[in-house]
Amino acid sequence: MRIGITCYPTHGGSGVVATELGKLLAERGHQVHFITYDMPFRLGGFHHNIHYHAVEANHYALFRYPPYDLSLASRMAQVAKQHQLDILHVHYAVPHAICAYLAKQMSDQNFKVVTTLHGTDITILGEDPSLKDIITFGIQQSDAVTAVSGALIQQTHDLLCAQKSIERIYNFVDHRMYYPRDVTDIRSQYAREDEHILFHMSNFRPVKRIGDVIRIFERVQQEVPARLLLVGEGPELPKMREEVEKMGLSKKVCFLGKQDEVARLISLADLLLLPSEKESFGLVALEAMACGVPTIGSTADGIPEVVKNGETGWLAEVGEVEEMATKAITLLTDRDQYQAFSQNGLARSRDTFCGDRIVDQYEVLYQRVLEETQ
Ligand code: GMT
Repeated sequence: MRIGITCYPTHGGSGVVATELGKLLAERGHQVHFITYDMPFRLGGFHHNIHYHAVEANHYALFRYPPYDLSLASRMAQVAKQHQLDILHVHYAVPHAICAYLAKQMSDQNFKVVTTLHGTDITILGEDPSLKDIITFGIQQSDAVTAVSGALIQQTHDLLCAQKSIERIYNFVDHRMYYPRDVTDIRSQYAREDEHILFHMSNFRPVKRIGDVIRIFERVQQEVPARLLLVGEGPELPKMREEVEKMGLSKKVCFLGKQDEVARLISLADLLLLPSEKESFGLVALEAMACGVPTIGSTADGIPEVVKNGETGWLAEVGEVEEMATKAITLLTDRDQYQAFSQNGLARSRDTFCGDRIVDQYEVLYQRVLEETQ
């Protein structure tokens, strides 16, 4: 198949999933065309069967806001025509599903639009009165819609369009990249031998509740020697740095900023902390599982579909910092429970979320939409 993919090329999980999907599709012999405003950060280097088409937004002085959406739609239509796309698969509804619809209207190439919903495109932007109707329209006009968890399907039906059929296709990891790595050579840079490493990675937005991450850590390190590593950047970062300083934890907390190579860093961790308020999937929890690292997190949205409570981690209601800290301490001090959770996570990541299995599901979906209209 000739497949176009549009996503945010930045460090977010939706961009990661879209890029890794494109790479696996290309390995299977499909021609994959990325149509994005920047090279997706996981795409670096040459990949057989992958093509990149940059979207340039016009910055003409009259525009207060460059019309990126129009440039994207126009580029999608050009690529569809030049490369005779069969499928245009857009990740994150805003504005991609609407741009894909426009591109289809402009084009005489009869490609099918597949939209994958990732989370805040529904749970935050879908509640914005200035966007709600157009997001609904984009979803309704797509030839097929998928969501990364059952929870997100329910939220989309509740908030936007009760009728549209939405298929659940979970996110995945490539186990060639995510596995328990030997990190003894770098571990001493981050912690003493007797210290446990707690880990958090996100885009530092309020929904991630990084204040809870720090409070959980504060409680844990009172009971067991520990360090906290935080990866990522975002609006909450300056406030969180201040908080760590105020709590007198600066020597035990390390802000690592944005990182491209996270598979090794995750392997450093003993526990992942994910106490989010909204989290349609929680890709980092899956990446951690694949590296044998259990999660302590909240029961928000799709997290319980990824982390099996009491099997691959412990979950508590959003904001229950004390409970999360207690569970973290138990897990860190009960060697047998820790080993069992770590092994369960490895098995679950391979059985339920392995790349090959998920890419099969996308291929079947593409095939189905192509056949439906012929
Ligand atoms: O909306 C965001 O916070 C970013 C977004 C993204 O583009 O990565 O994250 C969402 O999509 C990820 C990939 O499917 C999921 O793992 C995240 O759980 C989801 N974020 C939220 O629902 C908050």
